[in-house]
Amino acid sequence: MPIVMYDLAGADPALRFSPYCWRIRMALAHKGLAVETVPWRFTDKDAIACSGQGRVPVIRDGDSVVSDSWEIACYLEAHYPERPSLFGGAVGQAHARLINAWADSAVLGPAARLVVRDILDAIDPKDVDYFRSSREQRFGMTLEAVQADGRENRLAAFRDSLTPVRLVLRTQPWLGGTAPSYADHILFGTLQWPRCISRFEMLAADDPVLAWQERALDLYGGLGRSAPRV
Ligand SMILES: N[C@@H](CCC(=O)N[C@@H](CS)C(=O)NCC(=O)O)C(=O)O
Repeated sequence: MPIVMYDLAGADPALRFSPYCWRIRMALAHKGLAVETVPWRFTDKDAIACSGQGRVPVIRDGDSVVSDSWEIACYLEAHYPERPSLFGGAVGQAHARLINAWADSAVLGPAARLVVRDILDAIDPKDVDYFRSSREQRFGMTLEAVQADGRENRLAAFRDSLTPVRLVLRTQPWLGGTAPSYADHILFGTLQWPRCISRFEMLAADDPVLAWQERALDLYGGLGRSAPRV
């Protein structure tokens, strides 16, 4: 039986744009595990009530229900040890935890300030009021103000947040070294979110992070590249 994954979707059920869900889509593909994704909207709280919380990704694997992308990655590694490793051992897992915290605290915020208003145009109509009010509360201003004219001026903060990645890519093709690891999937998911939900160009054409993203888009039969975009 395939693993079932609740995956954030837009008005178009094929549009999947959660940074956290993308991390797990890549992790499942990395491990070669079959998945059946269920399109989930922000207000579909009942559908994932079995997980005891209200956010995706959530996976159901037989009798096990697991939420939170980091917890799911650790679950997959622990329960499918015979499959290709996501972390390459305990030290790699500990380091990936830092990448996870860094992406969540240093990259997602600047990225959100660039595309959050675009999300409103792509989500299911039943989610619009909830999304607007919850995000405006988070930002302390209207979504239009967050993403006001001149968002190009805020690009620098987002691009600067990726400086550590550029330094690493000078000497290795993947954050995992010679092959992609969960660290790559964390960053890939983080960037796949604006890539799918907005047409705003986040990365400069000559950015080594863009070259890395292009390579990552081709992984697992082009899983990321074939994903519908707005
Ligand atoms: N720390 C969680 C964060 C999950 C999360 O925030 N997911 C968003 C979608 S990108 C969500 O489900 N939001 C529901 C809401 O805002 O009510 C993880 O890594 O999975």
